[in-house]
Order: sequence, then structure tokens, then C-alpha cells
Amino acid sequence: MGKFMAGPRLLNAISEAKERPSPLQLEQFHDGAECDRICTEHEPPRVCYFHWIAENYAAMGSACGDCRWGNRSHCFHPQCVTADGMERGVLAINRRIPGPTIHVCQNDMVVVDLKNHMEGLESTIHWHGAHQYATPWMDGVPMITQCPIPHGTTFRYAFTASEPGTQLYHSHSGHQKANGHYGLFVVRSPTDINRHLYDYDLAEHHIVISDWTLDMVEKFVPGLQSSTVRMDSILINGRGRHFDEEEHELQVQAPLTVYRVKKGFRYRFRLVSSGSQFCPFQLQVSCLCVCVIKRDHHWYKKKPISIFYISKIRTNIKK
Ligand SMILES: [Cu+2]
Repeated sequence: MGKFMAGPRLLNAISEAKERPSPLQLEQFHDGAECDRICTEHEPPRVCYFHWIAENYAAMGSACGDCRWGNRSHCFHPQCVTADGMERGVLAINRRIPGPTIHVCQNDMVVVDLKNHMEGLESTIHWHGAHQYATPWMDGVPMITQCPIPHGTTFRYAFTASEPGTQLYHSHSGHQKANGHYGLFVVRSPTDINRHLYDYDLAEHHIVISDWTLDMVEKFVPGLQSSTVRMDSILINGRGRHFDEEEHELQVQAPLTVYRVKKGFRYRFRLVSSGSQFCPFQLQVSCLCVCVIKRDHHWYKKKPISIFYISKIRTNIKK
């Protein structure tokens, strides 16, 4: 706990400045992972602390050992980013793609120290779905709500998770998001009106969809004469497979995301799109009964569905 001592003092200062009724106390301060919990109405809000390092990294890089040669266990090394199984430069947070997942309860305070180790790049993080009424300067839009975070420095995001739902965070600088700088941001509600619809809301049950290229996306911007922007693969939770059109071959070394459920129980899956292009994704679920809860937590579709479309801004349903 000692290393987090700087946080509460700063947060108290923020609280007093905003004339909050109860300044945040040290005992409310938690390592971010401890905030992933069942939310109850009478528990006091926590301060959830995350320490992130954004840096240039590699998919299928040295951390993946012999993953590319078929040694499956190497693909699961802690810092191995497999993406679609093709080696390329990426931008990663804490050497992961997607970046670390945030699970908090409504009214918790999210505190993220973002250290920018991306060579020569500035950065910010935008938090989808967080209205930031009390802290507009935490919205993460460079040159609008904050100065971009220069390379070699750390910026502290600190804001209250006021709005429940399943959201995305991502870099709002350059093309960093499309190169891997994104992640899941879940705010659970202690008074979820859909609570009766599921038995479990587990952190591992999330689906973060993204499109992916074989190279840094900057090479497509501004537009090339000889080709247009094209996405080469689709990833779920940073895992996918690349189909080589010239060789007519599917690269199968990279593992896919596997979900574990028990028969007879109902699970809440958190779904977000981190698509960078305009095309929506079509998602098909076979042999299971799926009902959709809208991202802002309100009931969306009562009848079970099997196909739905998700774009950057909305989900459409097809029976
Ligand atoms: Cu966005």
C-alpha cells in the first residue's frame, strides 16, 4: 500500500476542490485488481489504482519464444502478444493487447498513472461512456481537455466511474488505438436492473473485437494511390488468425480466445468494439441462447438472438 501514498493525498485535494461531502480516505485506496468484485449498495466506494506503461512493443516478438514454430505453451508466456500470429510492431499497455481491463463498481474512483514510454510519441487516453461532469479535464482529448502526455512523462487520470456499463478506453492520439492502444472499461452497478437475467458476471467473460493490420497503420495515412486501407485480420481479446491470401493458407500458430462456461448457468458477456475502420462487425453465436443488454445498462432486446452487428457506436440486432 505504501507505494500508493501519493494517490490519496492528491485525490483529497481534488475532492476538497470540488467540495465533495466526504474526502477520500486512505483505507478506500485499492490496487486496481481488487476493485473487480460483486457490487453492493452499502459498500463505500473504493479508489482503484492502476499503473500503466505505454510502450513500443512487438506482436509475436521475443517474449513469444517458439510460439511461431508451433510450441503452444510459449504462446501463453505472460508478456507474449500473439495478435493474429504475424510479427509486427505494436503499441501496448503493460505489454498486453488489449491493455489491462478495468472492472470497478459505480461511484468508485478510477486512478490511472499512465507512463508514456512510446518513443517520440505523445499520448492521451479517452474513456468512453464516462461523462466526466466533475472532471472534464480527464476526458483525454489532446489539446482540447488536456495537453498530450509527452514521451518520458507520467500523467495521472483520476475520475469517478459515475455511469454503469461496458465501455472502451483508447488512446486519442494519432493512430495509436489501431496499433493496440485500447482496452475494456467495465463499471458494474450495485442496482443493475438486469441482474435477474444472469447468474455470473465474470471478468474473464469479455469480448473485445478489433480489426488488425499486418503493419503499423500509419503506412496507410494519408491514402496510398496503389491500395486503400485494408484490415488483414480480426481479433477477439487480441487473439486471431491471419489468412494469407497469396498462399491460400490460414496461419494457425496463434491461439484463439477460449471461454469456459458450465451448462445450465447464465453468464453475462461484456462486448465492445475497438474497430478502427467504418465497417461494423457481424457476430454470430451458435447453439447458445443470447439476449442483449444495451451498453448503457438499459434493457435492449428481450427475445434471444443469434446474429448481431457491432460498430464503433452502436449494436444492431438480427434474429
Ligand atoms: Cu472512441
